[in-house]
Amino acid sequence: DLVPVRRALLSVSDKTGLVEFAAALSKAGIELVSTGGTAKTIAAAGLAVRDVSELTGFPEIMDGRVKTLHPSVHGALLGVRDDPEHAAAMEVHRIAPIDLVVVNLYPFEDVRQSGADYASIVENIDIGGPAMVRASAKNHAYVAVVTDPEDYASVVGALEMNFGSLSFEFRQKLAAKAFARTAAYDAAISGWFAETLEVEHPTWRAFGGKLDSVMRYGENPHQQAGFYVTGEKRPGVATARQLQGKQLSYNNINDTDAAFELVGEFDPARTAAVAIIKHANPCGVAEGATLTEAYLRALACDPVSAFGGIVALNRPLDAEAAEEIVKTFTEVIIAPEASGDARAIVAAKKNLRLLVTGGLPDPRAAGMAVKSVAGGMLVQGRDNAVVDDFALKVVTRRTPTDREMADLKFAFRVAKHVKSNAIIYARDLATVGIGAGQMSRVDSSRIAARKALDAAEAAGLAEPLTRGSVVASDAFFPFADGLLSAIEAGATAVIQPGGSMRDDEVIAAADAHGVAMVFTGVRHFRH
Ligand code: 93A
Repeated sequence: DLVPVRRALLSVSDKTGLVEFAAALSKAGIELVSTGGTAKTIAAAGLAVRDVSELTGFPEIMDGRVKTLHPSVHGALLGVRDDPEHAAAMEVHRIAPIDLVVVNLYPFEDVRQSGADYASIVENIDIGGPAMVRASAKNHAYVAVVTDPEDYASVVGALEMNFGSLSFEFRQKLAAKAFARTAAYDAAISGWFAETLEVEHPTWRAFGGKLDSVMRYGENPHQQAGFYVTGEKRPGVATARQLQGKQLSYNNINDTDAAFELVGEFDPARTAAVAIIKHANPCGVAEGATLTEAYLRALACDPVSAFGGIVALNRPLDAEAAEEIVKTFTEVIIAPEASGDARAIVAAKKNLRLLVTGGLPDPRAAGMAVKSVAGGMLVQGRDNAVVDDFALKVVTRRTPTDREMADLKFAFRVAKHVKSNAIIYARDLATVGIGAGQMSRVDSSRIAARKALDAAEAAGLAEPLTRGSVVASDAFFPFADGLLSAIEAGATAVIQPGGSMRDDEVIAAADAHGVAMVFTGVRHFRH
């Protein structure tokens, strides 16, 4: 399987390492053929090199658009040496075989990034380069193709080891890399077109979903965005029917999902529940005898943040609740259903989107959660743990009262849907203060208490609603400070996973203040 390398064709835009590599090839007795700029660089280093025009008997024309696109080149790359007919054709047309191809492409990606004008970007779409790369990669039974300057050293090493030949395995690996390169190159080109024309980005299809819609933009106006659906039957934002209002934006979809997944935690046969979401975090969640009651109590938690929020309900939207919700500027309402009267009330607000899902998602259902990172993606199971299923353990001298216990479970249910570090104060099955997404737990605790104070002030109450509340923490308190700050705010009972090295310290602090504390043994990080 060893094929001796006698002739090499070099044509590179990125001239990194070129001279050293060409020198090593030359020293190994390999004849060098090259295109304009590449030949110039090699010749300037005092190495013997033939111009490809000599090989083709044809000059480079059209500003170099046609320089290697010639049967003398492609015949040399594609000929099956062991095939008598191929060999005869090479003979007749005086095609000298090429055994090694060294090509890197016009820097389309860099030129596009640099913000060059349209014509320059188009001019940097390499045609002849990929044609040579693909031809020689196809014919890797005889030809080796190098597309990455990083590989020059290993090619020289392999040639030395095999006395001027390269093995099939080596050529095969190079061919695989070559096709990966041309695929990525074409993806960059088609991606640029997609961006220019504002249509589906072809490489996003790799995520396996089906394109539902192209949004005007992503999280920010300079980002392209598409909504892909997986076909999963889970009731939610992807399967919902939009009854009215303009198209959902990227952020709307993200927030609506967070809102509806949260109310999915509340069994509609047991209670009405409403969540109001801003920036993917709840700014108020409450249960109630009716949706209206639940909505008003959720709204009271943080009426300032609720402006422009997303409202999710766990029962069919009724007229009374619709009447209340439309009083505050709201982006989206999502519910399992909506009555005719409720629809009519919402219809008066042209821009308000109303989505019905036909049901609630099962919070215990398994599923997949995907997050992209540079150069890859992280996949994990959906957080389908539900507090009702946990073996809760009272760790303090005082046991929570029934009322406290109900609030503790409520608060932990909400905590699952708040970005970490999450601290939730709750009272009478409504949140009264939510601290989300802080780098330190004690900060989340302070922010939640501070928000409760603001809400009480806005409502003209004498004291903050955290007085006599309970508090939930999505992960353990690493120190007593977070707990002490909650106690200071007026919390009388605490729910948290437990498991800190300093659990004893935290329990002692709770006991010292007559506070009841429950460990869940389960954590609800959410980032
Ligand atoms: O303009 S092309 O699409 N037409 C061609 O025939 C051709 N042959 C090689 N681009 C072509 N190339 C590319 O030129 C190579 O892929 C390489 O990137 C570049 C090297 O040109 P030079 O040797 O003149 O610097």
